[in-house]
Amino acid sequence: MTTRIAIIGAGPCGLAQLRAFQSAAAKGAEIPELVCYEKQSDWGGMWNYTWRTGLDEHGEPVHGSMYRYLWSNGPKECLEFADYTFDEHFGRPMGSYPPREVLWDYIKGRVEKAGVRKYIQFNTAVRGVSFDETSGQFDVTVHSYDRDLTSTERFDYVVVASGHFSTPNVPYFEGFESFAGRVLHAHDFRDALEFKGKDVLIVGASYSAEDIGSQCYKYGARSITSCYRSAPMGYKWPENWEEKPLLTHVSGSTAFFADGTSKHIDAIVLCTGYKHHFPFLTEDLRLKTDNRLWPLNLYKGVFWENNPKLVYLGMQDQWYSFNMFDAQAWYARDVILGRIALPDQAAMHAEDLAWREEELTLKNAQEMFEFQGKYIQTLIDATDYPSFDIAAVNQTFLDWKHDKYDDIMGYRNKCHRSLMTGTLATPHHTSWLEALDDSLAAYLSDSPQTAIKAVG
Ligand code: FAD
Ligand code: NA7
Repeated sequence: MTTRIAIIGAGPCGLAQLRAFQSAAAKGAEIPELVCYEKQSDWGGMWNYTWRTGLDEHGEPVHGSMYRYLWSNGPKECLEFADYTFDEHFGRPMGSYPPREVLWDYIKGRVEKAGVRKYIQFNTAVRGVSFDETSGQFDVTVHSYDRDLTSTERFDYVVVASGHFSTPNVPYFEGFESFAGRVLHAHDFRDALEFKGKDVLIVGASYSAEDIGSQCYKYGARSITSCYRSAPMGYKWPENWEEKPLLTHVSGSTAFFADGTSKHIDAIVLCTGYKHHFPFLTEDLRLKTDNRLWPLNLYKGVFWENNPKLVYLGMQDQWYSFNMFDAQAWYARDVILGRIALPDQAAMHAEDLAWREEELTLKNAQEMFEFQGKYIQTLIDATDYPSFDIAAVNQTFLDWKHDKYDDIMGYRNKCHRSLMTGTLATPHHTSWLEALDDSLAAYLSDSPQTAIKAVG
């Protein structure tokens, strides 16, 4: 009987898994039957922007957390696919921090070339996954929105590629119920222009806080106040951006902070992170973790140790992203194809614990991305995923960190060199702070004038 694999989600991770199998098939391997279920109507996961918030057109929680005007928050050179470069896709050099639509185009280019769309059932949400001990197979229950039909099929392997930045972590602060303005989580933030002329409070001190605050600054908020629980972000903020210790409570339109200060606020954006959330998995299969570099119980960061026929992709906090997902997908593919043997459960868990122990010793950003780079290296050494220079990627991450501390509103104007092709990025025609139009057409045009024409 043919081996069957269900892949849940057609975001960068699910697409990496499809591409991994297609690449083996292109080299002559016999591959299993692949069925990828995607609840949205198109591929690209988070990069497939939606204006919707709350519930989607089917009454399900909206997956997308990306917002208008989002540009890559790290150098594109650090996420480049080793088997499909920016040069191959765009045929010309460009800036190092492209906007979302440009990266979405790049993600799509690889899988269009690979011809894997035929494996995906769009508008189909996975509702349930359980393991049947007798047959040694999974029952996967899906809901097709197009046919309004729920059905169950059997699979030998399940790959969970449903992402973990969609279910918001929403803390409560005293006074929220009577706050005079809007309180929203980053997941529901879409258009910074909504906050033009307003005093915005950002709760949190990580990527979303930094970038949503920066969007609000760029699009004309009157002031930004960000507040932290553990440590300040510590960048050199513009004049109208103040960083404070954590919010204690709000009263009317006044926010009070742990240092005893208070401030007038019009709107509050909770940039307080996301929860790993897998409502479709039975308890015995469900990964439970906070957002960190080494979630436990996943051998090689991928295989559910209690049942390694269940594969999780991209569940780690991410310095590396697209090429890490590829490294994981290629490794999972080779285990499924019988090219790599898994050790017994005790050995898997011992290795898992050793990675966690090392993770607990990491003291700063550099040690963290080096740790993740080392992990990726162990994966790509074992497969035919094109090898690339991890040390050089780490150096680019380091340069990026320095650029941010030098100029948080200007780091996206810097250019980095591709670690895959050696091509040096070229400066974008408009500095990030001035570039208000983030469309693909405007970005790829040669000059601001053509950009204006391009967007009509
Ligand atoms: P996702 O992209 O989230 O895709 C998961 C897919 O699974 C979705 O298409 C979803 O519809 C589908 N799905 C979920 N549940 C089901 C179900 N039950 N049934 C069927 N389908 C389902 N990374 C970077 O490298 N650079 C950045 O600049 C960057 N910026 C980011 C900004 C924001 C605001 C966020 C939230 C994330 C950002 N990321 C960035 C990280 C981003 O999450 C990854 O780049 C990447 O999208 C993760 O891929 P994924 O496939 O794991 O998950
Ligand atoms: P992260 O990176 O998980 O960060 C979450 C932030 O929220 C972090 O600063 C937390 O503080 C803070 N947090 C969490 N709970 C609270 C409460 N209760 N009170 C105050 N602060 C809190 O999530 P992001 O959304 O920034 O980034 C996720 C992805 O989206 C990432 O890949 C980006 O590229 C975009 P802590 O430091 O733990 O004290």
